[in-house]
Amino acid sequence: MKAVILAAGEGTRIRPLSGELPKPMLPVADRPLLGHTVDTAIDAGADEIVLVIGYEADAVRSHFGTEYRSTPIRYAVQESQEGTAHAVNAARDHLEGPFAVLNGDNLYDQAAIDELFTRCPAVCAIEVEEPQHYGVLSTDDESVTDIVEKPENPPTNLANAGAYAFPAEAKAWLEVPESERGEYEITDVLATVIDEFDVTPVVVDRWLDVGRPWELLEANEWKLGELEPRIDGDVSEDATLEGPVVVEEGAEVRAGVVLEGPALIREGATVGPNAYIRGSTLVGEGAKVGHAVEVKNSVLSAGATVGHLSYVGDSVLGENVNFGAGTNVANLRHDGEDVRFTVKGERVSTGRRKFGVVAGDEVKTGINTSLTPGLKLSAGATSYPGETVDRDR
Ligand code: TTP
Repeated sequence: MKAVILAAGEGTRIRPLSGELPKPMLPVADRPLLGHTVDTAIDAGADEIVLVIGYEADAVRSHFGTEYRSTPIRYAVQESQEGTAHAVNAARDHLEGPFAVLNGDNLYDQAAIDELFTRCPAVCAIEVEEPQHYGVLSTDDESVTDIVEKPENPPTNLANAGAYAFPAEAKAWLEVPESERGEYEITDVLATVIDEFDVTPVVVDRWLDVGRPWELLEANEWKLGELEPRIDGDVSEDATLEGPVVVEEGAEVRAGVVLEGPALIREGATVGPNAYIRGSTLVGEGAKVGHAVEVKNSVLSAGATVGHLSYVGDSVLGENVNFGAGTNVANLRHDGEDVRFTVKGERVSTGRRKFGVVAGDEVKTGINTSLTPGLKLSAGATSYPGETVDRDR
């Protein structure tokens, strides 16, 4: 079966992280977010992958090329992002026979996608506590009977988990009417498939839709937790490694470092001397964590530097960020409330008691900068030495 993977979106809610890299190319453990989706589809038996690309499309093309893991990769360009059905329709020339559709910014449980592919027509669903925020599926004993978008009174707690196996006939049903929110939506294609076929609900245990920056941390928590420990880099005898830790070839871990996994130190990165890394941390390619720096539960993208005497907790640092000596991130509010973050101009709860900062590419802080919880620093933003930054910039 072919798998169409949607990766054309701009990722406005994850800003400032989706700048030069589109959201599907943001780092999740040892590959881009989209790499996990592509791998899941190939492992489930996809014989061809069609990537729908648009925003910053070249970054996707140059990573996957025309063949990946011996599987042909095709591209369909969606010039304007008008919805998920519109995106699949952009790939219609590649479609023949049954096809799967997955989101390029979602992490899926492998067993669920394996089952999805063998049960076509099928859709993945997950039990959630607040179904009113999702597309909600109704089912009888064996089949899906209905799907309703964000209903006030959800008929079940089964949310649409964004993975579909469609019969060949669905190709003719991709041109759906515009939805209330002004998009052409894949759930309207699914509604027709439900009317015409028995659609199997595949209930999944785990699924993650990466829309906002803290969900990128959750994605890393998930995938770093699955790493097999491996030391291919240069690790000092005077470093202490505990739990699942991967040090890639060309990475260096110097004396006095304590690394508590899950942690991944990527090629060309250096850690230490005397640094402390703990709790689901990714140190990206060529990143530097220097003397007396503590990094906890964070993502340091390629080329990010936290040189000395700093603390970074529950944070995401974009490419080539440079934190000056003594930069400290606060990740906990004194009132113990969940940390808030600005998404598309609105302050929203992250649902996390601990959340630090999100720094876009090339951010530079002066020495002794203090950063408050839930802060967003746009790409290229700077601070003066000694500043306390408590407003997004
Ligand atoms: P969304 O998460 O709804 O959109 P987005 O990724 O652009 O993010 P944001 O809302 O923050 O701007 O999209 C779900 C998936 O579908 C995601 O993988 C992107 C993809 N997509 C397209 O490929 N084309 C589209 O027109 C839309 C709306 C989404």
